[in-house]
Amino acid sequence: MAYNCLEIDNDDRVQIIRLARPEALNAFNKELMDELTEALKAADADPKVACIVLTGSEKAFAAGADIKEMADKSFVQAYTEDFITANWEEASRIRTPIIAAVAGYALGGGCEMAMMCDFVIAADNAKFGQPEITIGAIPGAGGTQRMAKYIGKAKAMDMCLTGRMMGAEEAERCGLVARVVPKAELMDTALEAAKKIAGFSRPISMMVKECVNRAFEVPLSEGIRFERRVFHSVFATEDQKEGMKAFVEKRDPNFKDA
Ligand code: CO8
Repeated sequence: MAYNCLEIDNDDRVQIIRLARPEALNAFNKELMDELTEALKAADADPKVACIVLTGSEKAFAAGADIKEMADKSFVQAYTEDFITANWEEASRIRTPIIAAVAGYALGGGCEMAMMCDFVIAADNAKFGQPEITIGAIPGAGGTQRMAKYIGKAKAMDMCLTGRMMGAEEAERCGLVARVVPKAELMDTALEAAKKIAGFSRPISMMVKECVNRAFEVPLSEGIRFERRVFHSVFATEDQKEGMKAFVEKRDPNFKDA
């Protein structure tokens, strides 16, 4: 499928999805959101894709929801369309691991989209924020919830109530991002991590993702029970047999996604 606001590339088992609406710093309008949902679902359904890298430009991952597009919406429109959540939640339903490679601005919906990915690798020029309060709104795609869970109440309140931006170093310090690298190395680092993941068994990496995400949904005892049941189920896969056999035989495993 041809996209107007996305560039898609494939490197081995890694699908690279680049937000490409430079005239608006990749702000999410309906067209971009519809295309992104479509591209993520297509990658997720493709058995040849074992990891996704979502990225933007050097200046902006995404500067949020498109303010010009939503400025005149009425409450009834927003409510009846279930504005935003309807297809925004799709991104968090993708089962293939997704790395967000973030350079420049990740603000509002851009920060929320980065938090919906499985982990963030940030360039040293990245800036994260939930500035909705500065335009008379609040985060609407999980920002208050995910940020509070991921970096704690103090930082989440600070970010959402003041609308300030947080640089990459602070974001790494507080656990919002996994790694910070020089801007020029962002894509190489993200691709290296993605290829590492894609080199493992696809069903097993999906299980890992599902288990880690479970930690945010249920109490610890239930999460541990869930993890143990999934752990038991790996013994039903050929890839577990191959992985452990390869270790014993001191060779590299040859996973088959089976
Ligand atoms: N929406 C629409 N257009 C935007 C947006 C945006 N969020 N951000 C930037 N643009 C446009 C600008 O209007 C400008 O267009 P034009 O040249 O036609 O005037 C162009 O992008 C370049 O922007 P600037 O000239 O402002 O660039 P600067 O380098 O001076 O500033 C900033 C960059 C600081 C990022 C600045 O553009 C800015 O503050 N942007 C808005 C950030 C913001 O408030 N984001 C939150 C939006 S609300 C939101 O995300 C709610 C989330 C709800 C869930 C998700 C729903 C999809």
